[in-house]
Order: sequence, then C-alpha cells, then structure tokens
Amino acid sequence: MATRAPLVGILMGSASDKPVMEEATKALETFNIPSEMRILSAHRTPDAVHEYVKTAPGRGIRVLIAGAGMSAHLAGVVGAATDLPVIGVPIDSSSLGGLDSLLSTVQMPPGIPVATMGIGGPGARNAALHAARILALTDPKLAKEYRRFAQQQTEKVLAADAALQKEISPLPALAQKDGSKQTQNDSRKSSGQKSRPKRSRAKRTYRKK
Ligand code: C2R
Repeated sequence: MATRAPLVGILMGSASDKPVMEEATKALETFNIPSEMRILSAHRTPDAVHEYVKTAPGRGIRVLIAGAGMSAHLAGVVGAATDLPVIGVPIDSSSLGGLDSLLSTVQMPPGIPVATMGIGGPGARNAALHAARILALTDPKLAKEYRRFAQQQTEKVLAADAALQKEISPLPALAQKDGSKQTQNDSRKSSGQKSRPKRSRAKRTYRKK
C-alpha cells in the first residue's frame, strides 16, 4: 500500500522533547492521519526552520504542531513564517516546570496566532486532537471517526461512574421493599447492635476492593 503524504508536520526544538511529542504522533495514528516529525530549533537552526515551514504547504502539510521547552520561541517563529494553522505545545524541560514555555508560547503578539495547548504529554495529545478537528472540517470521513472517538470517550466515563455508583450504593439486602433506602445504622438498630457514629458522605474514603 502506498504511504500517504503527511498532512501534519510535528516540530520540536530538541531531541530531548521527543518522548512528549510522540504523544501527538500516537494520537494522529489512531485517526490514520499521516504526519512527519522534525527536530528543528528557532534558536539553534533558524534557517532550517524557515526552509521547512516555507516548503511545508507545497508538500501537502495542512497543520503544524510545534513543541518546545524553556524560552519556547519555536511555535511563534513558525507562526510568523506561515499562514497554516500552528498549534504550540509547551514542554516541561526546565526548572520552572514548563510555565516558562507555556507563557512564551501562548503570549503571542496580536497578528500571529498560535493555538497553545497545555504543558507536556497531555498538551501534545490535545495538539493532535485539535489538528484532527481542523482536518475534519474538510474530510467527512475523518469527522465521523472523530465523532466516534468522542462518543467512546463519553461512554467510558459514564461506565466508570455507573461502576462507582454500584460500588458505593447500600447493599441490596439492606434496601427496603418500599424502595426507601435503609442505612447500615438503621439495620444495626433493628438488630439491637450499637450504631456507628455518622460520617459525612463527602469525607468517606473510597477504597478499592
Ligand atoms: P536541550 O535538551 O537540547 O538542551 O534543549 C527545547 O525544546 C528543549 O525543551 C532544552 C530545551 O530547549 C528548547 N528549545 C527551544 C527552541 N529550541 C530548543 N525552546 C526554540 O527554538 O524555541
């Protein structure tokens, strides 16, 4: 099968950013969106960044994702050199935990937009999902796949909640026939046992069985 030309270009400022930016590649793969990855730095390889960005549309790239840590100028520089949508991923590679990269990526001057995601792996994953949404605007098949993904995500959370409710609800044997709930203390009282002191539901700790 012929490999499809990449639609998304993923750039990162250093090889040390790779584990984070691979989260974006993985997420794109789940939607069968072809992408390419490059290590290019606005600080260390400015000419190569420019060359890459300028040739990207001609090679079929529709969205660019740029991840960088510390004083992260990569996404902004990429955004300044292209009209393609640019998604920035701040990376937590410094002693400031990524707050430096978040601010330097998100605080773009008006006129050069960079859609900035959260810090680190979750941000890289969201960058891929955002790219998928942009591409889905002109690709009905991808739009359908995205909807299916969103639906599955919703169902997973609802199933987890249903399981939790089942786990913390009173034992069926303690439920009264008329449908009103009998507490463990009610059942203790009726059997002559000493009742336990009341604890608020909110404070009750949840232990896995
Ligand atoms: P090294 O690990 O190579 O020393 O890089 C990289 O993204 C990385 O997180 C440390 C950090 O420097 C960042 N870097 C930038 C840029 N180029 C590299 N912020 C840039 O162009 O903005």
